[in-house]
Amino acid sequence: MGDGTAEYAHTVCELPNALVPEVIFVALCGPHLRFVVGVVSKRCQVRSPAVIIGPMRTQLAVFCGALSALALVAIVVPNSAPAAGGPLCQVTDQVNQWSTGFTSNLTVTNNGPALTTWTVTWTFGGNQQVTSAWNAQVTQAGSGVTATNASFNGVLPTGGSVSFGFQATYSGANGTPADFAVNGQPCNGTGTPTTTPPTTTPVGSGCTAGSAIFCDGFDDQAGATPSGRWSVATPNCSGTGTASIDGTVAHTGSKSLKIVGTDGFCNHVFAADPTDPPAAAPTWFVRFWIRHTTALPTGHVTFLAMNNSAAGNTDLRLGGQNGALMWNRQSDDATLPDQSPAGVAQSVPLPVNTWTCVEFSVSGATGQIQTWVDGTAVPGLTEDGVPTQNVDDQWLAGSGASWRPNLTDLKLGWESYGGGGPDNLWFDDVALGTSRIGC
Ligand SMILES: [Ca+2]
Repeated sequence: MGDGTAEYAHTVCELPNALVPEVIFVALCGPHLRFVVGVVSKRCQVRSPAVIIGPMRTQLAVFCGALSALALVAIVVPNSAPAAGGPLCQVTDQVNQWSTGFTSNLTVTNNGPALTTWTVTWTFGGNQQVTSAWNAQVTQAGSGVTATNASFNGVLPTGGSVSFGFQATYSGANGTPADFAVNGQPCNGTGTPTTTPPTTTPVGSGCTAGSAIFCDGFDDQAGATPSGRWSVATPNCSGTGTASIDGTVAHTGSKSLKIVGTDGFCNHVFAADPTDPPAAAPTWFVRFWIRHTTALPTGHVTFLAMNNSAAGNTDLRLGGQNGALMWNRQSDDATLPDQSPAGVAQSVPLPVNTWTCVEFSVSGATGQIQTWVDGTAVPGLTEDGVPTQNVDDQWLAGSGASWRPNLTDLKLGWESYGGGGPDNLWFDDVALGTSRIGC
């Protein structure tokens, strides 16, 4: 562009003074193949046509129109200073709160240079305390909170968005933080809660770790093989069952534990946590969400097992038989409830193709068991120390009266004892505690 004057009529917008360039384009303009230098900003507005900059000139303009005749080469400007007149990031905050806690799903949009890692910070205005998080590592010091990307979502291009979330407790007011920042650059445009806060704990909440030893939503799992506290276990023999992290089905967040279970004992498979359960002794409270595809069969199946070191390292099993949920004690094959029709009728099926919240407690001090499905106690899955016909009379008979388990692991998976059948199962938001955790 020899004389450096405008010669082509493209749709161009001037760079508003307040904006900082994000991407510089060096373009070859056809048909005369002349250089054009431009700057693109997400926030520019078309103001005037036909501003063309000569080669190598330092004046900047923003191309917003169709540049079909141009061959573009993008040069990302590193670490632009924060714009004086516009945010480099926007954070929206979708809050679901109840009387003592809330979940917050944050969506961060990057209006600045492309990022390969990100850190979002904010300050709570009250006594909010983060208890768990998904799709980010979240730490809190006083009222200040820092969320850093997970291993799989650090890349955030210009114009891109990423979402993560957390659960927290609070009392009093629960205002939306006003000082969201990304990598130290302040954001604005912070949204307000888009859902009406319910007055009771919502069905469908994720990890409630207030009193939990752990609450695991599997969202920080980087690979397909369960890792961290979980490892794939096939005690004694192995076959066709598989345990993997699934990114297509989740109760909350984006991932869950998937079990492909088939019939036959040696096809069993579990994701096992062998380290945390002793911390809950003597009374274990477990809460998990489960989803599966095949109704509980007539035959005996297990989807959760815990090693009992007080009974020769045999398993205490939760699963089903005769179409309903059932506890089974491997050491003597006792069942809870009795598998009489009247006993089975006091248990409940496990719904298919929907997430179901299952909670239970097992006491090593008294041997008693309580079980809740979607928050409702199930009489047939209750051992209260007093023999009840069709329910826990068999369980408490003989040496069963002095049964005092010591549970040393937690295994989620599938074990079918020949004739039980196959099933596909997902587990999510698994919590272990010393008191009831809730759904
Ligand atoms: Ca999850």
